[in-house]
Amino acid sequence: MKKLNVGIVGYGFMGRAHSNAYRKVNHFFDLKFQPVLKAACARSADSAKAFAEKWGYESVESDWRKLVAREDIDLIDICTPNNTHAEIAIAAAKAGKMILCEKPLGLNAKEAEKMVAAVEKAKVPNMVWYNYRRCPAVVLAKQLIDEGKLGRIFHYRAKFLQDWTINPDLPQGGAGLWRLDVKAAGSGVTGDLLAHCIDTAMWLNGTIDNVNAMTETFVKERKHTLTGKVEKVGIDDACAFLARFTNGSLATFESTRYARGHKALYTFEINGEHASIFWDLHDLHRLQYFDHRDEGRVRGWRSIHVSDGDQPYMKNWWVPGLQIGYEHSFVHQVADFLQGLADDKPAKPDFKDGLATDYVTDAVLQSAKTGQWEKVKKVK
Ligand code: SOE
Repeated sequence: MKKLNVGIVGYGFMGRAHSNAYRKVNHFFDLKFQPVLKAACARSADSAKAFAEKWGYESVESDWRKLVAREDIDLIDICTPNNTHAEIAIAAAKAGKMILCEKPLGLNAKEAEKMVAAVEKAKVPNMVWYNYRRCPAVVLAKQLIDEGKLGRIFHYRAKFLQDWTINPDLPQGGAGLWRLDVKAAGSGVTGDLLAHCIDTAMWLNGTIDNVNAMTETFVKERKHTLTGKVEKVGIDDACAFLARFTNGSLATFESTRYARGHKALYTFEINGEHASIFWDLHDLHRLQYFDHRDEGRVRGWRSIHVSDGDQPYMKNWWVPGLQIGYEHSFVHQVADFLQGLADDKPAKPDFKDGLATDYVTDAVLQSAKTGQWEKVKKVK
């Protein structure tokens, strides 16, 4: 097995999810490459050290520029707040490193365009961590659609609902709460949550042509953790938009952090001429499927427990009937990335796909401002 030295920047929730995936992947997948946890980087040397000790990274850096300059690093994994993605990724590309970047790719499409140009110029392998594409049930949905089981698609309906920012006393900014700070996050639920829905949607149902959106910021001011002052909130707390796909189907997307009772309820439903599909992140190992061609007497929604060896990724795990969960989507993403390297068939979503999603989120935010339908730019 060829060793691939990973340098990770950031140690939050995603730093843990990715590190766990690097550690597990070779135990469950037969691959030609093996990730080695070479260095962990964070601005605070103490935090980097504690993280490195916990996850088994061999060394520590407190300046990402030093990490990127290191000869012994093959791959830079970016798990930092959104406003740092572009600078780190562009420097990493210039240094000839492979790059795995957390979503959304850039703060906006303008940044993402520069990131795409940098990886294309340097010809370095690259990928964006839209992990939900790697849930076995979602891959099964993709297979059924690609096989034509649904026929012509009429509707796509996606939601991503949370409730963790309802408290007006919750501050914005700083570790854990940078998602509420527009300077660090770029946007609110649109870039954080709807970006997932859009990535999955375009993977399953093709490109989006036009969008019409509304957004709202329910809590207008919050104390900023870093300045200690009460500051205007610049992110969208909620967003709903209509979309027209290039294939003629109509869509609705909704996301909020104000849906009391919902923690990470990502759902999508697709209605086709012959069949429909429904998926729910809270029950992620199941795919709901309705096929109108079934015999009438027994026709109904099937709840497919996606855990059998002939279902996506499942032969690599336990025995039929025993399900897997959230963390495995990251393991699958690393496995596919490494397989792509071995086969010289780059895994997706790559930076270009990340840019395509940023074009949609930019159009959504623009439409929320203008109140008009906005055309979505397409990746060349
Ligand atoms: C926000 O709460 C968040 O952690 C997102 O940033 C992730 O991308 C999403 O998968 C779960 O929710």
